[in-house]
This record gives sequence, C-alpha cells and structure tokens, in this order.
Amino acid sequence: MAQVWTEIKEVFPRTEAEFPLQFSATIDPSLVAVLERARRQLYSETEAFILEESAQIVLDFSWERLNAGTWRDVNKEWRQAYSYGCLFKVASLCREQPCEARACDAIRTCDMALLMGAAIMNNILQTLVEILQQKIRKRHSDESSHAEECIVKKQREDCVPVPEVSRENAVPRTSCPSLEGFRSGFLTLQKPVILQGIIDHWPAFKHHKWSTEYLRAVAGCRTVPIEVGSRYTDEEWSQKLLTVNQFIDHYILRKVDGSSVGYLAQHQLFDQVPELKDDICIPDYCCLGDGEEDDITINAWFGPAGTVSPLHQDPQHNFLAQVVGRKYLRLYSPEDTEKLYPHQSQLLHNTSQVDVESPDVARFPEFVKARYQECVLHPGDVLFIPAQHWHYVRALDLSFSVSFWWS
Ligand SMILES: O=C(O)CCC(=O)C(=O)O
Repeated sequence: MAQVWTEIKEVFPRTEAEFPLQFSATIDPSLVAVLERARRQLYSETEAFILEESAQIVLDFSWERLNAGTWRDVNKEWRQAYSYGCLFKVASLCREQPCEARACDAIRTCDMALLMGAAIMNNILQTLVEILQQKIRKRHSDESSHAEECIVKKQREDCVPVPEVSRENAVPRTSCPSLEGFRSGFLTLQKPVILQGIIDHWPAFKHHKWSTEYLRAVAGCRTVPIEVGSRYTDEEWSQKLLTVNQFIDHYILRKVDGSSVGYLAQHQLFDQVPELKDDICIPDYCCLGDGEEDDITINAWFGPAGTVSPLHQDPQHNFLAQVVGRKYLRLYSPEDTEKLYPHQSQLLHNTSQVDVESPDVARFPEFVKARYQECVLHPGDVLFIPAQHWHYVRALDLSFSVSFWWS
C-alpha cells in the first residue's frame, strides 16, 4: 500500500486556507468548531488517531441528524457535514501508509459518503475511492476463481425449472431494427419487443466479461445497498449495506447462509463504479425520447437464480438488457390494470398483489382473464418494456441485467 498517502494528498487542496468549509447557522457552531479543528489537524503533523477522533465526532453528530425524520426533509448541509466527516476519516486512515484492511475501511467510508452524504469539493470522495480501489484491486488466483466458477456452474445445473413459453404469448423478437423501424413498429404502438444484436459489442461481453470474479476485482470492497428477502412486497423484506464481496459470499455462493435471498438492485452502482459503466452503452433507440441522456436512469440487477421482482409498472420506458444468465418475464398491458389488483397503499400502488406464477384465484378471480406476453431473456437480449407496462421477473440462473429507464 506504499504511495497511497502520496496520491491521496495530491487530491486535497494544497493549504488549509484553500480548504473550503462553509456552513450556515443550520449546522451547530460547536460542530463547525470540530470541523475546523479537523481541518487544522489535517494540515499539521497531528497524529492520525487524533484526526480520526475529530472525524468520528462529526460522523456521530451528523449521522443522528441524517436519521431523524424522513430522508427528504434532511437538510443538505447535514449531508455535506457527514461527507466532511467521512473525508477527514479517510485522511486519518490513509495518512500513515495504510495496510489493506485500513484501505478497505477507507473505501467503505467513501461509499458511505457517496450513499448517505452530499457531494463536497468537486465530488472529492469519488476521486479518492477510485484511487483506493485501484490500489487494492487484485485478481483472484486462478485456483480460487476456478473454484468459484465451479460453484456457479453447479448452480446453473440445479437451477429452477424453465417455464414453457407458448407461441401465441411469446414477445416478438427482431434484430437491430432501424430507429424508424423501432419507432413505428413498437414505440408508437407501445408494443413490447426483444431486440437482438444491439449490445453484442459491449465490453461486458468481450474484454471485461462480467462474472463474479470480475465484480470482485472492480468492486469487491465497495459498499452497496442489498435488498434482502424473496420479494419487496414481503413483510420481512429489508435493505442492508454490504460490500460486493460479502454479497457474493452470502447470497451468490451461499457460503454463509443458504436460505435467504439477496438482490443487488440499484441505480447508484454505475455512478459508484465507473469501470462498470464503461462496460455498457446506452442503446441508440433512447434518442427517440424527449429527455436528455443525463435523464436516463441506469439500474443494475444482480442476483442468484430464483430472485423475483413482483408484478409492477414503472412510469418510464425501459430497455432491460440481459448480460449474464437467463430471466423469465411476464408482461401485462396497462389496459388490464384492474384485473391485476394493485395494492391500495400509496407506496405500493404500482405493484400487483397477485403472485403471478401461483395466483390465489379465489382472491383474485379476474387475474386469469388478463392477457399477457412472456419470454425468457438470454444474454445479449434487450427487452423493450413500454412505460406503464406491468412486468414480473424471475431469474432462472445467476443473473446480471442492466435496465435503462427513459422517456
Ligand atoms: O430484473 C428485475 O428483477 C427487475 C427489472 C425491473 O423491474 C426494471 O428494470 O424495471
């Protein structure tokens, strides 16, 4: 880990006077005093553990404010104060040439700032985490990656049964239609379709073939939110912050607990790990929307066979691109919404109460009258799901998909 501090120091402003710390009266003056003390310690010979103590006071204090009341009411300055606490902690962890464990702690601290804090100083924590991730990036030895491949292969062999997709219900497929062909044939008519041959050039299939080992290499120490539970409509469903390595060990390889289901389903992953974003490309057809490229939300969906996303609808169009493994999908038109029994609550009004593959017909008698389309997505397939179309998803293998929400 030699050189870490030298590189990290370069990212900080050169002098204490150039280091910005501006807060309004929202932030208690006593906390501002601690922040100023930490800044002084950063630019003096103060020992790392003393700087760490100051950082921890800032973190504890601001964490309480972040968790009081609802998230959208948290003042942005408190989120910035939290990020400063993380920044000083990262400096304290790295200033005496850290061992690997301290570097991982520093990465976790950066991720907490990226997930819970607000950007400060030109997103300095993103710059720092990229430096740290590069330093600790290491490939698994051939032996361990071979062992991992065997486990994944075995899972593929005893994977869940694949439903028969009937010809009359099958979502149509087409290869690389022109922009105009896609617009007139599918977008305008709001018809689902599977596009083939449009993502084969992605580095995710070629130079950086996505696999559990690759994810460990580019993002193993990164902290990400994981959905825990079979489906988000279940009572016991929750979210946890785990590193990607912990997620793979617990939920993909099931080294720790073989029963519970975990899903890495989130939009921050590609912002947190730009290397992964470089492995994919926004489909050209998104230019047919009215929005700017920055308005497109890119989501990662990484989980073991059997992971289910209950039947739900989203307000934007979706290109669901399958990169690893297969997924079974059912689609229902928004015209059939009443037959799908959406939840009554505001929070879940976009989600059906029906368990699609095992419906309670006595409770939901109209459901069987709703017409649907279905498909099995294979690596390289991109499913166009028009806005408001209901979709149910079940992974048939260990699966990694990327969705693009656009309008
Ligand atoms: O792949 C999944 O599990 C869910 C995908 C999805 O619902 C979406 O992209 O909107």
